[in-house]
Amino acid sequence: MSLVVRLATLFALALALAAPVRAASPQDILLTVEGRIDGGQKSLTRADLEALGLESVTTTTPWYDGAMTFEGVSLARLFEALKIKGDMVEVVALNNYFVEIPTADLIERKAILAMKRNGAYMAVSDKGPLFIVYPFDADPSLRSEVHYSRSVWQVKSMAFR
Ligand SMILES: Nc1nc2c(c(=O)[nH]1)N[C@H]1C(S)=C(S)[C@@H](COP(=O)(O)O)O[C@H]1N2
Ligand SMILES: [Mo]
Repeated sequence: MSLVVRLATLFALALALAAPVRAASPQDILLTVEGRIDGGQKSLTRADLEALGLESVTTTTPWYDGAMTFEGVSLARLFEALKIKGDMVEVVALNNYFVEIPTADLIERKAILAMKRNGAYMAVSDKGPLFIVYPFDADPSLRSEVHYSRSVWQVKSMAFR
């Protein structure tokens, strides 16, 4: 390595170390999780969720005309990352709608916590920022009141029991 390259590398490293790590501010937090998880309580930002990897589900739903592509974190992946211990999760929305869902249902039926619809982040006015979406077109048994009631939009928190 030439001296110039070495100096440039050192300089870049020094800059990286000096850069303040911006703490997540309350408005960056999309989801809070609590209860029977590793660490008891956590607040997750969009970046935290995206770091888990995104999956997409293309399906028709009762809420939109035609098939839509939803993109987000698989609930299975999220539960794995949180090391959940409970069998049930209580999901609460911004409007305080809540429902208890067996975690196995979200995992086995391959539901995602969608952030995007057709490539764009969903606004609160469009069921965002987080929307539980099941692949309804994959199995007629998903197209039932039970799974519609578990399709929480504007999700703000989850409590594992
Ligand atoms: N945030 C939020 N999500 C929700 C609800 C709600 O009131 N708020 N209702 C649930 C229920 S009980 C069902 S059956 C469907 C209802 O969708 P609809 O209101 O379009 O019929 O959304 C589910 N998701
Ligand atoms: Mo419902």
